[in-house]
Amino acid sequence: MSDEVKLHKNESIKEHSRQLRGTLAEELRSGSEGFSADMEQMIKFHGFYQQEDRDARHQKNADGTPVQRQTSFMVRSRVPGGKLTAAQFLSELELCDRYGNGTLRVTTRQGLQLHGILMQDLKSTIREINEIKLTTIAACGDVNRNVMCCPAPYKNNPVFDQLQAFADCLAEHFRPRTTGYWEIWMTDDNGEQQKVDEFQPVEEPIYGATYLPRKFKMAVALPHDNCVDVLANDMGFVAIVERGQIQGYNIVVGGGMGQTPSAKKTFPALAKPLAFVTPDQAIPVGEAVVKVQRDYGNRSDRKLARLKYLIANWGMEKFTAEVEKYCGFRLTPPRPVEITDVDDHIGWHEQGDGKLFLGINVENGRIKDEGKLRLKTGFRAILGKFPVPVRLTALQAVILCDIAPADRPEIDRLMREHGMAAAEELSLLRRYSAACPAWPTCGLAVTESERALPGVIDELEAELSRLGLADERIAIHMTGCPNGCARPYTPDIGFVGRAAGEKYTIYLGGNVQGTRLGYVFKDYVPKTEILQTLGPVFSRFRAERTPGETFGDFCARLGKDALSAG
Ligand code: SRM
Ligand code: SF4
Repeated sequence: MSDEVKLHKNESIKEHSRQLRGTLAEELRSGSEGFSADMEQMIKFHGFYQQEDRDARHQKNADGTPVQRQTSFMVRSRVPGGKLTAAQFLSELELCDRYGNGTLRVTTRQGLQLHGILMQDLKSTIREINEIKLTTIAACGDVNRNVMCCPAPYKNNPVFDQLQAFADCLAEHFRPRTTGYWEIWMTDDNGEQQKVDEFQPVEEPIYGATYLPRKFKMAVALPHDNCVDVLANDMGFVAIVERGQIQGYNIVVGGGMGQTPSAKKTFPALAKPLAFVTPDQAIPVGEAVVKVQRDYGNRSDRKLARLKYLIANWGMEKFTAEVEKYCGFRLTPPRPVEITDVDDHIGWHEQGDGKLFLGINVENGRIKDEGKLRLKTGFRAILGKFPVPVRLTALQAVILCDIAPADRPEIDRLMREHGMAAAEELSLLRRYSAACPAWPTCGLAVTESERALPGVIDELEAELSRLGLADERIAIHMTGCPNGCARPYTPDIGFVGRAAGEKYTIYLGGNVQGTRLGYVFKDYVPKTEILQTLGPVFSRFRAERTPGETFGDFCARLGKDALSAG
């Protein structure tokens, strides 16, 4: 980039951070309840965000004075492919009670989030996460984030384990090498400052001194089960399986959901095929893609800094040529392969080795006890008795693996005892829904999301039943702003927080497989008018669909104008 371009201030924060140390250690010990503005950027690389409880902004004390605002932190663990042991999952549940707000969140990238952690408990929280062999480093920040992978634990087909092993390799290969994280969180307070002062840089072979221009996301998927929404990632690996073997991957590049309505140049995008790579070439070519983004991505405007904008500016031909320069060989054109389906993995399934796995729906990812639905206690009871491996899905659900068939009745009983719904009790609408946290923790939320979607689903579920459409698989994702954390631009229906007063943009025409972007059907729709806006569309779908046509395909075929004409 030309020297005249003014770099974003985050670039200087990164450059002068002594490999992500900054003044974190001092500020942690300062007794303050939060970090300075510069360090608020740095903490993201360490896997946490500074937040406040936005509900509390409007609360008053008994004497009418405003409740004092309290800073707290969201702490994210990255969990490649969503794989955890029972002990790790139970420990995160314990941490949410000991230091957090009593809830644990399964994220849309198969990670875990604690909310409401106070400054004085940050070090213990992060240290304990590392002690259970999870980590928060690079869960956020301008680096490669959690690597997603299909979590289905099938054992009769080696491809599933091979994909998971590949996701682990990617996570390890693209992990920042700085020792600063270890020094700050894992050494005791006395030794820590000395180590920070004696800073010696280590080699950061991929990221260099200023890391990436922006966050970077990777996922690994199968063409017949795009449960990780691979095309929404900066870089995806779609496995090419022939005769039961992974022959290689189609690398897809430039996906991303975030957009800013006021910044006209921003847009959501699906990743496009770049090349076919053999298993041996996958990491070198992946590294070349990351390095091209590192060296040519926009470092002055963070709104335009994701890989998708570099590719939009250059075109695929120039991008491909540059990747070839970095990896040192000609790329093979992508294989002709289509993404054909998706599975939410909910319910009981044969694993293929005589054991079973069970996918348990966690509505919008929030594990807590509320009323009759006691998910937190239920998971504790089940995993306390049967400490089986756990996997997290990109639709915010939890899979329990390796279950002996003889244990199934007791697990079913424990689920019933804790109000946890079996697959048969859930509509497909609810199973394929997802929502981001939004209020009250997300500082960027303009509307509710996680707390609003269940009620909206109740209404839409009833309407679909009335029309005899209850068995349709229709995916609905909601977010509290256009950043798109629950990937609202790819499913059949997307609700995107647009303005205060609970007003949403409604997207239609995506699909459950995540291969098509929806279009804006209506803007600024109040939550209370969602049913009356979509009800007529459902009716037309019933009346005018072609045989076997899905709701998303129907909306895409008719398009906005025909659908709006009613
Ligand atoms: Fe996200 C920022 C939550 C997946 C796009 N995201 C945020 C922050 C950290 C808000 C902030 O910057 O202050 C949110 C914290 C809320 C809270 O209180 O917890 C947040 N994002 C989440 C999670 C927890 C949503 C969820 O329902 O699970 C997901 C964590 C995943 C993980 O484990 O790593 C999460 N975020 C996503 C996804 C989905 C995905 O990656 O598959 C996207 C869209 C894909 C993409 O990246 O384009 C996404 N988050 C964003 C963006 C927009 C980025 C952009 O390019 O414009 C922001 C804002 C930003 O980066 O400036 C954002
Ligand atoms: Fe926050 Fe917006 Fe992401 Fe929802 S989509 S978590 S409101 S940044």
